[in-house]
Amino acid sequence: MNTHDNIIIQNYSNGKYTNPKSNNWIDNYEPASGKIYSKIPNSNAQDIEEAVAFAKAAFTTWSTTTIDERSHILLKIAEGIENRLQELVEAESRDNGKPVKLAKAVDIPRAASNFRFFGHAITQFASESHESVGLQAMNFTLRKPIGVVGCISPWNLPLYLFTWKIAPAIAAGNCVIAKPSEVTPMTAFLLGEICTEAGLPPGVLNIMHGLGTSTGQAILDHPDIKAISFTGGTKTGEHIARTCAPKFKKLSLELGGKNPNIIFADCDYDRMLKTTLHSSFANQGQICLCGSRIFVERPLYDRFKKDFVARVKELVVAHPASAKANLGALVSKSHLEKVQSYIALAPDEGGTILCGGNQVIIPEYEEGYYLEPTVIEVQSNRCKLNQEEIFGPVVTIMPFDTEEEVLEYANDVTYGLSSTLWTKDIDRTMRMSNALQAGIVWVNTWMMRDLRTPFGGVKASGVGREGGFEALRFFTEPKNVCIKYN
Ligand code: TXE
Repeated sequence: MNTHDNIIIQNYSNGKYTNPKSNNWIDNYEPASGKIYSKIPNSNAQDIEEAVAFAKAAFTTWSTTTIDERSHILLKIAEGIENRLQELVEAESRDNGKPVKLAKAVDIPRAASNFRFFGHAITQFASESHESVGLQAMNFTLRKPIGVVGCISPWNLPLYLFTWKIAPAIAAGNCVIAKPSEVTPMTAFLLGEICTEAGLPPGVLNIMHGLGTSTGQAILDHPDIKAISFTGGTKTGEHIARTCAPKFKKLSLELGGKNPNIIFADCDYDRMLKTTLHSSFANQGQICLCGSRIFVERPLYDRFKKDFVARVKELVVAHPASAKANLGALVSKSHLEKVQSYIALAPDEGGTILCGGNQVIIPEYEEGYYLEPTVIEVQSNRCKLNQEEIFGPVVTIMPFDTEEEVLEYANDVTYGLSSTLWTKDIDRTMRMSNALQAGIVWVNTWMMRDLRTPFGGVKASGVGREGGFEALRFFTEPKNVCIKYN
């Protein structure tokens, strides 16, 4: 676990690891211990300028490589990730604070799947043709890569979300300026080497590290970066939209969520209980898809409350490397403080803490950012705990009486990313699925992903969809050609 001690993380630009021109560095903390363990570049506009020049030069060739060549390289990158699974798993866990077993089961395998999936998807991606019958004209649509695109990702699922953007972008023939979160740069750093080994030509992918306000802003501002794919906070998303709209950049924004988990009394109780623990606290609750507002039909409410709280109390908060850890550390000190500030609001917002609520001190890691999984019973969906994204191991529970009532609660938030529904009633499933304001509805399951399906949210949860051909459409520009014949 100490292989990366005091490591210097560098940018990966034009296929080489480089230092930032300004020689400006940021400290990188290990959430499990609260200690600095590496330094990362704080890249500025000059660094981005140079990376864009490399990307533009590479685009000439990359955009004309055959689909087979691109596919082959993406599949090699997927293999490269799998070959270095253990190293990446440990790096991700150390950088983010998530349990090693979670990074091993989910994050790193999914990063490999992203490359493998888009390596295959590009071979199946077709454009449309429209025959104007009777007018003797034929339309066909060319789908061209956009050019140089920007991919900006967050800290909660670092390599998983970083590659979810990069893989379709390069599969479609673009060259990329990618910025991982400054809070979790490590696995993005390691990815550069894997791409070189897989034969990705220099300049196709440039991984630039630094703060949102310097590196991220320089990506938004660069006139030759024609599209931005972003996942992160809604406030940052607003800023990105405001900055990019007058420049007419193509935008994909995957933002926050405040997702309802709606439990009807006719559900498969054991399955629901098991999955609800997971959808509440996986990754310390730091997944935009977590079901943080739990609504339970009244006849089931007391039973659920008792069983759920008992099960939450059994969850183990431990050092991420411990095999016993159900929850590891939160990602940063400031994030821990943000989550704690919401817990502190509970009494004033009519909330009763049923379990958790306290920081956890782990011997030898006293400075780490650990927090108990917390369940708060609330009286109203209008309270701040139900309206604002907490993004930590905190869920609220509340009873409801009718379908109409719970639908109103579910939709009465600014967000609209995902919803979870527990019921065996097919008519209700259809009614609710149609009426829920969300980009994704899970019925009797949670976070079950098929990479072909559209992924994204409505309202303050974002604009556009990722996944499958949606992503390949985003990263290409359609051009219709109309041929009149005699
Ligand atoms: O995200 P930011 P933060 C939510 C969650 C969390 C809140 C804030 O509620 O508490 O957002 O988290 C880059 N120009 N989510 O502050 O700042 C930044 O460097 C260009 C939900 O960590 O949005 C990082 O790479 N880029 C979420 C990325 O944006 C900028 C996952 C995300 O950081 C920038 C994470 C700028 N001006 C947090 N400012 C989800 N939807 O999954 C920042 N960035």
